[in-house]
Amino acid sequence: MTSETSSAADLVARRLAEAGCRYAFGIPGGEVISMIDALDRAGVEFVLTKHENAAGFMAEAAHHVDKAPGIMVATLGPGAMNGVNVVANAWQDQVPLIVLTGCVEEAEAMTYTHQVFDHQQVFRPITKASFKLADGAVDEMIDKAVSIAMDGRPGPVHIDLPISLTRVQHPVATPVRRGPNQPVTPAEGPALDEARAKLAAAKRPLVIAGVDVLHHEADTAVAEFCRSHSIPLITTYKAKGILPEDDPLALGGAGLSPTADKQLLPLIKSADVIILVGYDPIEMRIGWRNIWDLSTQYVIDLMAVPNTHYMHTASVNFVCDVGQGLKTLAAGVETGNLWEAGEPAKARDALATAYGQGEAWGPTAIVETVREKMPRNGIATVDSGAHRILLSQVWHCYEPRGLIQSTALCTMGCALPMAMGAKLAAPDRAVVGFSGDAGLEMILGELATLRDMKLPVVIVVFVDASLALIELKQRGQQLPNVGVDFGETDFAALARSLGGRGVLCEDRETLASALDEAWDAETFTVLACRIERKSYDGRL
Ligand SMILES: Cc1ncc(C[n+]2csc(CCOP(=O)(O)OP(=O)(O)O)c2C)c(N)n1
Repeated sequence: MTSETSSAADLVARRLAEAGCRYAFGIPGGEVISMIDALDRAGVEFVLTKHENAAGFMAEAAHHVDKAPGIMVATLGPGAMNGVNVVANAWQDQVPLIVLTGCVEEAEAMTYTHQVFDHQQVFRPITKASFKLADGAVDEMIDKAVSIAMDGRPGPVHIDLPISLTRVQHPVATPVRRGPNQPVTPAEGPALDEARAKLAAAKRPLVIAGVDVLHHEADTAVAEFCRSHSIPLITTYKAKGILPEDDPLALGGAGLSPTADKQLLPLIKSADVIILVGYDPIEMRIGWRNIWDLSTQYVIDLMAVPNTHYMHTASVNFVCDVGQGLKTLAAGVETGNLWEAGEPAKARDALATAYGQGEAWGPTAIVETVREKMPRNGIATVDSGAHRILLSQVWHCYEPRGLIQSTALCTMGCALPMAMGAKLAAPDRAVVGFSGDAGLEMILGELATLRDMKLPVVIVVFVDASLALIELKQRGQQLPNVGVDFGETDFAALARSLGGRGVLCEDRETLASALDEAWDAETFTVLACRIERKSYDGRL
């Protein structure tokens, strides 16, 4: 130990910088200014946003690019509460988000109530852990927070920072660091022998992969397994791109589209062996509950954490590093001729025309045009709504995390800030955010943040003056049209008034040339793509 001292805020900032964090997002109040000063000095740039919730989504997207935990900063009371939605999202969507909130000291709270209540009570059910900075164990606390956020299934960790404690000086000691966990491989034994034998005898095997493949960086293992055994792959929306989606074995994303389910569920029901790799059904609609029959089908579940969801059960469960698990399962296994009737290719072909692909203009034409104009390694984000379901089916991903979205909480208002966070962390890649008009209107203030960030992010908004997904459901239930339509906003003019560029697009050519100009512009571009109301009928 030396005689040197460091403030608690500095110890927190040092550990976050060490974890690779380069950005923190939020809105300061007097309670967190010491914290953002410490972050700044540690090399973690603070980005001022217009809303704490958007800050959390920017942090999430930066994480998808640089893999470091995201950092959201909010002041006490209203600031902290503005972030509840994104923290719930990080909880359901498994995002390692460090949530730093200012608070008053316990002694102060005995006799002072203005803006004061127990933040931890609010955050506990939607975080993996909630800590209050305590004098004396700061280093342990922040190392624990980072470890918990990144461990196993990642998720949010909340830290309440009492104002004066962040400034208390601590002797600088050797840092307390737990170190990473080593990957767990399934043990050799009868369960593994049986799974290998079933795989070797399979005639119609399928892989279904989900988000834990990303957490375990198992995308290459999955792609190699599928290719070397010629086994087709279905992914959840989050796992899109672990096998480039122009590979004939890639059957695309599944989750929310009944049209896709019409092709994919019969395929799953006709498979004899199903290998689940890091598949968490939290992303799936209810139609995916118990879709196989374990009396006739053999299901191998390679999972990050034990199955407590009961959306499905399996013939054999391995809790492991899912990439190691797949390699271990495949060791020495040869497969024969598979899917001799060619059913996966037929399903793939049917999906390639099921969403109005090739139409002159409409939501599918918009998605296709942007994909054609976007570099292969571009990053897309998408909001919640009808446009998102269609896009998730039509958009091709060529690498993991190429399409970022909220797939478990499915919240609106995430696509714009996610695009901003992604571009900040990946300035050399083209970034486009897709949103419905209602979703964008929920978050418009962040266009001003985007102006200040001076980033050429492209925002594509599907303008139909309708909550299309909800309007569709309403009509589907023969309910009258109530609370789902609204007036049309001139998004192009709005973008210009906020220091960006704006183009109204009503055909493929206008959209294509606007995109050509947008990637390298000095500022952001909003492409307002006007489509007819009810454009998604028969398309989801
Ligand atoms: C924060 C939030 N509020 C409400 C919902 C419910 N919801 C899901 S989709 C949707 C409609 C979104 O409309 P828009 O952004 O215009 O997209 P579209 O459905 O038209 O593509 C609504 C209200 C939600 N998912 N998130």
